[in-house]
Amino acid sequence: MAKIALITGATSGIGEACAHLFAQQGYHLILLGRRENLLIDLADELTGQYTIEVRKIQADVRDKENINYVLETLPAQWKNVDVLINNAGLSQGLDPIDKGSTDDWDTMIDTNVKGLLYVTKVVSNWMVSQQKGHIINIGSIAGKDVYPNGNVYCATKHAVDALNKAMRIDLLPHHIKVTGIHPGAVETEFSIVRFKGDENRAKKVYDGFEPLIAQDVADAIWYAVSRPAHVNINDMIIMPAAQANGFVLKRD
Ligand code: NDP
Ligand code: 8X3
Repeated sequence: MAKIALITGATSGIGEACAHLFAQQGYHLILLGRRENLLIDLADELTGQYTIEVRKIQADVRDKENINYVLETLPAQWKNVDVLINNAGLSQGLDPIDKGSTDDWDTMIDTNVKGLLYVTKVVSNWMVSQQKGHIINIGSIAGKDVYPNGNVYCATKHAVDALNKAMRIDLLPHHIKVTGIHPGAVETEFSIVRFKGDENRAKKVYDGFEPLIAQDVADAIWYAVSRPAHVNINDMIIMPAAQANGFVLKRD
């Protein structure tokens, strides 16, 4: 059987770009996300274009019991996951700490940190049984720097950075590679989600400079995954050329 990649947050942006790239490379795919119609469209497109098999998992990474159920009830051959891309994530709001919404904070912590852990718990067990695998954790420049009003989102991505390092230690004896990918500004649905559907506000985030596109990040992930067996890429920070760090941008 061909190699298998499990991608969380495959319905949009970076996850969707990874689905295309890994399909092109002949991987069978397990695609996870909440929007079922997008999962169906993507799976149909990929199986129409490439000789691969695709499993769709319509699920919310925050739902611990259900994540456990939908993953553990996969047919045995689909549990031989070679690559897990922990990509599902989001930001909600951009407010100073005293004005932030506690509901938004819960959503970000539950998705970006706890959701990533729930998926990792199940899949890392499979990888330990196989004594092989590669986990890609999508962090952010927000996990390396903090920027004004980024507070809780930045905290969740710092947590991802810590977990990335911790996973690498814990899984080292089992020949499992762990890579952190930390992009700067990527134009996806990210800002539309952050600003709760306000497309005008979201567009302004990318005004006056050329942001990364999802494909740029997928390419970096593929670089890490396609290294020889003896090489691990621990960490990659990928920025638009016009962005120096989490809060310094050169706009025209
Ligand atoms: P998008 O909003 O385009 O994609 C986010 C994906 O995550 C969607 O497929 C969404 O699917 C999925 N998702 C969100 N919440 C859940 C959930 N509870 N359960 C399952 N899936 C979920 O944004 P990006 O592609 O930009 O974001 C991907 C990752 O990259 C995130 O972790 C983000 O923090 C990170 N990142 C983004 C940057 C950027 O500037 N865009 C920069 C650095 C990091 P659905 O809604 O169907 O569930
Ligand atoms: C998303 C990029 O700069 O908005 O992680 O934090 S940023």
